[in-house]
Amino acid sequence: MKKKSRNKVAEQSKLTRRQLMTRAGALGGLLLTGCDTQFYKPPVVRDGLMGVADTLTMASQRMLMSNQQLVQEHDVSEITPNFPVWNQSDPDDEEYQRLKAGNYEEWRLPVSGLVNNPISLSLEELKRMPSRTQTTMHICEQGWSAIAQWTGAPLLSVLQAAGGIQPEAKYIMIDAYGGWYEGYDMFDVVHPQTILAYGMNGKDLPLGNGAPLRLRVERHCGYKQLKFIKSIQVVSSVEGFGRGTGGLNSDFGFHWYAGA
Ligand SMILES: Nc1nc2c(c(=O)[nH]1)N[C@H]1C(S)=C(S)[C@@H](COP(=O)(O)O)O[C@H]1N2
Ligand SMILES: [Mo]
Repeated sequence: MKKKSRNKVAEQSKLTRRQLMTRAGALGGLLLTGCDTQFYKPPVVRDGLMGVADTLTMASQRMLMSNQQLVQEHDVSEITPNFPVWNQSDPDDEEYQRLKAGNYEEWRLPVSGLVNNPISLSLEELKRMPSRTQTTMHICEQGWSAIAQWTGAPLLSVLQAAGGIQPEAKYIMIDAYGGWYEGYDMFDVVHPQTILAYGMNGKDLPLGNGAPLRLRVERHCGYKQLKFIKSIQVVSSVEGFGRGTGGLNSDFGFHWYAGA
């Protein structure tokens, strides 16, 4: 190849790259570094932002995860003494009370729906998975906030343990003992700070804060931080859950997307 035409090719590919980056930015920001040799397809194609689940291949995970903002993580010295126990503090549910009496040894987390290999995990199994610890601020829509340190298994790892999700998957629905349930999209599922927390401030998650397992989905406000988790389902539609808006709180007029 002659020098001139090489330059031309370089010039053209630069332009293309810049155009791609502009386009990617407009579509919610794929972070492309200088080392990228290939561009991932922008996530917004068919069904809007919620339809991009794909299977959780390495490529689609990277795409969904790239450029997602992390919330601020605090120093442990900033932990709030006496973190509130808000709303439900001990679900009045026969099965829950039985599991609690048995120190949650018989508690299991079924992961089902549009996964390749449905599983049911014990607390011990969850604790043996790679964990993440983060000290973050919880902001309740009812006017209080507090900082705590949470330890848990990334939700993404749990779905991977279930063999990954199927192409039609768009949301996950989580049921809780005591009647609460909430839905989340795949951007929240793959977010690095989205964890199923069994630990709080270095101890087992206390009863009132959702024992034995609660969600931390840090970009959302309080009511999305589901406590007393019972089961996880991967679904293509939120129809058929409650009033069909994708969560108990949105069924009652709160925003489904409670994040920043
Ligand atoms: N299952 C369940 N999850 C829940 C709630 C609840 O009552 N039941 N309350 C929500 C609200 S509004 C807030 S602010 C937080 C409170 O968490 P805390 O009790 O650990 O402070 O949990 C959220 N998740
Ligand atoms: Mo809340």
